[in-house]
Amino acid sequence: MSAPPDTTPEPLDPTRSGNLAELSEVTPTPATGYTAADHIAAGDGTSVRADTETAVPADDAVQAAGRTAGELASAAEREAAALLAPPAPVRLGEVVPAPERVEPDAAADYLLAADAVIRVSADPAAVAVAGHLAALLRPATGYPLPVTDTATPVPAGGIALDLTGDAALGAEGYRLDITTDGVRIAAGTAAGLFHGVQTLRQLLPAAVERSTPVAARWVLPGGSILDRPRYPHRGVMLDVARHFFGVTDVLRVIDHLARYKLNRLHLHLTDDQGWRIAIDSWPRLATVGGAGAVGDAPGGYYSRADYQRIVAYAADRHITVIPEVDLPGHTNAALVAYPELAPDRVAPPPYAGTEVGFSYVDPANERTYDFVTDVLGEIAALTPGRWLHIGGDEAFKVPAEVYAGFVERVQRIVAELDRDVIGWHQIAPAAHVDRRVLQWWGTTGEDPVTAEAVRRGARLVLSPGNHAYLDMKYAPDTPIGHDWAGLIDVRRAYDWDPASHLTGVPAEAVLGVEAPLWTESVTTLAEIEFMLFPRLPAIAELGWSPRSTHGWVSFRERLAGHGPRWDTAGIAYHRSPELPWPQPATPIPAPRGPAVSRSGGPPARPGATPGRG
Ligand code: TNX
Repeated sequence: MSAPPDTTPEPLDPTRSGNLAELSEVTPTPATGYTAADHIAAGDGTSVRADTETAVPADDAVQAAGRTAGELASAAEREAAALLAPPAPVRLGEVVPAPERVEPDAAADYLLAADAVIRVSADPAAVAVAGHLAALLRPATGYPLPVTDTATPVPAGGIALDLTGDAALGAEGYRLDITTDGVRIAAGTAAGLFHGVQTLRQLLPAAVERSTPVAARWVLPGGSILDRPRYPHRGVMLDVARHFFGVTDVLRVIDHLARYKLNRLHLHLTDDQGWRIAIDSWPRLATVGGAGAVGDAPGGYYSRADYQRIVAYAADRHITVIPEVDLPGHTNAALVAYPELAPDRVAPPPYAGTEVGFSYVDPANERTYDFVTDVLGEIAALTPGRWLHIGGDEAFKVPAEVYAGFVERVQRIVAELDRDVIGWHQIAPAAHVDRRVLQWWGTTGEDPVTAEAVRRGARLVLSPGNHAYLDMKYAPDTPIGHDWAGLIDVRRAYDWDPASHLTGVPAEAVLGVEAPLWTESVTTLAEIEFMLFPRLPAIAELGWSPRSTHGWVSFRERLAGHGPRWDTAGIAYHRSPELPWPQPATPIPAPRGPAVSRSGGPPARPGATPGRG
């Protein structure tokens, strides 16, 4: 179903002495070791590769590429054959996550013209979405795409973003109409417009992901889409404590969430191995507690300004940051910085291993509650979102009753900050507070204690370890990741139903889904991407699409069609054998570069980090 786009890029071989100017103009992705090659399309819509092989003298190319003249000749022949095949446009239904309703109209394809204008309702948030759309389209199209705000935006040959104020589409829904005369996205909210823009982006050829102009025919398939999310909470958790990831890495992860209409970024900010956010009233948490990481990798922490930058970047993409301070366990780094919080008031040594469950702040010490109040207060002041995540997992050394009392007190502190509490499902036995959310990470689908907390009023975010834990390996030979919750291939990430997953929990209690990425074994941005893709879109579809659209056969086709987009965007992904990746117009030569295996694993790195336990 997914037609091979004309723009599948070839991986560049970094060992090749090719066209350096060309290399330097694409988005730098040093960690992946490969990135998109340049493509030039002829005005008639056929596509010609400006390959490095044609950009250097033939002899050099033969030598550098290690190919014979005969091989080069047959490659040229294939290129010529590819020229004869016009590119198939993306089809209207090829969107991930699957929209609620799709009505194609084959006679209504729209061709984006160089002089197209983006017209948008005169509302600052809507204008910001229009700016985002223009910024997405300008690099690859090279078109100016000016943005004009107006009381009643009409397509008039271009693209209209119409903030209707109509509540029918809900807080995040949108309607997209594509006709030969223009494109209209209508929504009741700026978030809805934003999600509509992500759909529009996926309906353009994969070359739209390029960071430099390419003369393609920018065709959108005609028809209408009506779309609304199934769940209000659709998230990813990134563990920045086990390994630290700087602001730019986090911003790129936020971009990945936005593509797939996710709206929550849960940051696991503190753990035994590192404390990652500056707290003015307890400065040593970051400066001392943030110094290390798993395997003695470099530590680090976000300054207040760094954290605010992350929050603002996410907010611009209609994503809410949920900060987590894991309590009372997973606190070794805090105890190194402030031994007064330790049960024995003695500083433990910094911890760079991957065991869990050994540390805790002293629930019997009033100073502990000063610490919690100060830390959560400072973080809340920097966080516009409603939620504060208090962790609560694996506090194995704290007796059950003491633990419940501690959690209840922390829940009250959160309520006093006028925020809603989220915790891992271990907090279930504590008393209910209004709008309490439990994050389920079990692996069995059976948990009477959590079901009972739901009966008392809690709601659930589902992160089943055996389906949604993106730190699990795909297959036994996946070079990084764990397997304690099982192997999670793409199908396993996709094939479960949040509404009926947990016995005794009614569908109405489920707020949504979240895919956690723990990083004991994940050390680079490329490795993050390798674990996220292609499973992140699977979880995104569970969170967004109506159950009636669920189907592995359709999903794997749609998802595989995104491979060329990820290639072009320089995203390092797992080329899972479960998916029918589109064949490029000409076969991609196996990369001889040192770093990347496009099928097996992420870029190699020196010294593997030990797994859990
Ligand atoms: C369990 S899931 C943990 C984390 C580990 C993870 C590794 C949860 C709430 N706690 O501390 O990083 O397993 O997969």
